[in-house]
Amino acid sequence: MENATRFNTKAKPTWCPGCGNFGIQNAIKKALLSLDLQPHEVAISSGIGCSGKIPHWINVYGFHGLHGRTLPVATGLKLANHKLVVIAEGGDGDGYSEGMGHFIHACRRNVDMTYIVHNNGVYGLTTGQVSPTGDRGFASSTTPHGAIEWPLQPLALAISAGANFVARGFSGDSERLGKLISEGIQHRGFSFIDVLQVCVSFNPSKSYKWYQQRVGNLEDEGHDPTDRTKALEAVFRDDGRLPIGVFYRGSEPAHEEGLPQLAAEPLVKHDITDVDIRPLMEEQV
Ligand SMILES: Cc1ncc(C[n+]2csc(CCOP(=O)(O)OP(=O)(O)O)c2C)c(N)n1
Repeated sequence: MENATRFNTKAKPTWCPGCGNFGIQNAIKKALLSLDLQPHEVAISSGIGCSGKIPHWINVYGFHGLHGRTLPVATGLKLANHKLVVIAEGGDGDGYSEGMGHFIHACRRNVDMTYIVHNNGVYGLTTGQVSPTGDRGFASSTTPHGAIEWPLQPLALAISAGANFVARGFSGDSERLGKLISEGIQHRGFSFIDVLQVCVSFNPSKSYKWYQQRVGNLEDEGHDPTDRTKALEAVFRDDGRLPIGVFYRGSEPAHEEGLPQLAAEPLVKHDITDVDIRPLMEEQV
């Protein structure tokens, strides 16, 4: 299929008008088109939340899973068929709260997939409870007098957990975000992209304008993404700016490269018609 609409679905998104998820959805499609991929070559898994609905609205293989469990599903997809391009996505509540354990281990496991987190600082679908990345002082339905907890730094966590591609994008710049996602897909191993996502309904003070006044490209500053310490410094910068781009890029081998059983062909292509699992079952009882 040659046309640029091959990733569109007949169903239309139900996100709020102006939701940052539209920009993220566009960026994913732009990335897939720029890499000349076909729908059958891509699988997207998601968690639960407004963000988790993406697989319904991009025409590729999709799995809308449980809250916080997008990464285990994506890992299974990739190991069963490592020829697929696998994207995992979900919200900040999904990935940095319930799914946090999976996140840390996915960083160090380094399975070749791209993880996109729609980071809006709030639980959108359940109408506005503060998430782990919510700012101090953020008044939400669960923190009516303002959040008192320290907001999590997902990029720093990913870098220290061993991730080899750590980036941040902005939902209001889908052109640049699309390029980051395409870089993430091309990187061999786990690629993590935290996306500053506008939530017009439940975190409206962080509007498009608010972000536009603060985001700046790391690349334009001559940032060296091969230096882990500089990457951490960029995360913890305290000058009011929000850098976007690739913070850290390493070159550790992907998990699959250490699995000889995947060398010949994907597991789903292995002929198992003559495999008798009864002896194994008997051994277990
Ligand atoms: C195990 C489990 N716990 C809680 C919920 C309720 N729940 C549904 S969506 C959601 C939060 C979604 O927030 P986030 O992950 O930030 O995504 P957003 O909606 O902002 O995109 C929660 C807590 C659930 N569905 N399953």
